[in-house]
Amino acid sequence: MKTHETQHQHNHLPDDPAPAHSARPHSAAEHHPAASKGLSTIAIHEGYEGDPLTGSLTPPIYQTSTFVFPSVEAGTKRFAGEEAGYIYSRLGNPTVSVLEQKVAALEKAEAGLAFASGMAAISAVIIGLVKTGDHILCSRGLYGSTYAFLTLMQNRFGVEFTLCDMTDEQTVRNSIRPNTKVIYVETPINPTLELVDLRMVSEIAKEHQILTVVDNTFLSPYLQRPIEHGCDIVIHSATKYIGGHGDVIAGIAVGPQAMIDMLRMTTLKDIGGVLSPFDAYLLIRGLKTIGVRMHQHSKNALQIAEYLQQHPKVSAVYYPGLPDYPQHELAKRQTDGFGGLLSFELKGGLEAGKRVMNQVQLCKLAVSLGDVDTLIQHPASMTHSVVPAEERLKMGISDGLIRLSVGLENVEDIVLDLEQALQHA
Ligand code: LCS
Repeated sequence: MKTHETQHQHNHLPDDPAPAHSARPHSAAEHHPAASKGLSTIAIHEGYEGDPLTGSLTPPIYQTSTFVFPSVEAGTKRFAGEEAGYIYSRLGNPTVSVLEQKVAALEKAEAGLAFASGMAAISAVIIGLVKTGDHILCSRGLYGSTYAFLTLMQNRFGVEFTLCDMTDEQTVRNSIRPNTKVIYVETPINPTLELVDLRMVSEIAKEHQILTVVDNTFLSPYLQRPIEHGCDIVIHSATKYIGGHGDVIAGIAVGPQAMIDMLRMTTLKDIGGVLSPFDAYLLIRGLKTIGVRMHQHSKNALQIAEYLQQHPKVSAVYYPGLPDYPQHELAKRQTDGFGGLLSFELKGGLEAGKRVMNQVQLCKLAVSLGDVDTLIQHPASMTHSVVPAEERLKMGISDGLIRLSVGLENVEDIVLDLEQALQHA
């Protein structure tokens, strides 16, 4: 275990929101030992160098709430930030640290912070960065609960947010207000698959001293690394491709050491949405295969997108990997692959869609995404039902839109299942 790397996580007074070492230079990620390794190697090895006591190949699950101090003096020093060592699992835990180091290294970030869910990560990051009177500029399309959380922040705490068509640079520039503190982006956007040019947005943000926060859930760090495009903080619902197997709810945020330290000692510590060591272990295990999984998700999804595109009952397919997708060139430039998510519409609209979703057998009618199992769902009545209908249409979520998270089954079997279900469209 890299105890020296975990030391910074808890060497501050619990009530000190700005750790003293927070001035560490942002360029440290470039000198990260993992920087020169391949992403699969990082996913498998980063953050854990073996256990010298037992030789355990995989990181132990440190299922403990607290850590015993060798003396009063040592405990006092840990609280004061003068000595390395864990204190209490809400502030840091060795198994959770392994996960945080892996995802940070994959994203080319300096540091990572794990949470009990994607929404715990999103809410903690946003609360940590803004105050009453600030404005958040968002991509025109947000996961339903993110939209609901921002609405709550606006109505209850006076933090404004607006959605913006980020496919157009001038619209982004015009949408910035004097009180804009954060640009918050999903790309590809859930569930429309619209892309945002991260380089363009982060450059505008820098001109205005605004932080860019990106929800990178849809592609995973294996296929897209927003920090390489100038963004500041990256968030994942680790429930999805990071875990990959549909058996855990988790979130993670990565970014500059100083910001991650601040978030750890404020909105993680004091709101308390921490990840359990066992769930961290499941994510560490899932991450080891992220490379092969993302390759196969992308390969299967492209085949399904091509199949749907030629189907007589399908009116539109949204998948950035299709050569005629309007933002295909941006997808090729910004990502290392197109991922496993696609959306489509049927000529028969919502009613036809309901019949298809009720007929699938191999594909499972369920929300969530990024699992080895293929999942199908209806955004307007499920994941995005909390977004008001008018706003949903502005996001491009028609009532007939169906989202498919293409899994890792044999692609011929997924096609066969869709084929029989589409007969009912
Ligand atoms: N960000 C995105 C892009 C998501 O798709 C989700 C969950 C979250 C954040 C929240 O993560 P959680 O707290 O669930 O770990 N998306 C879901 C979806 O599309 N279907 O079910 C959940």
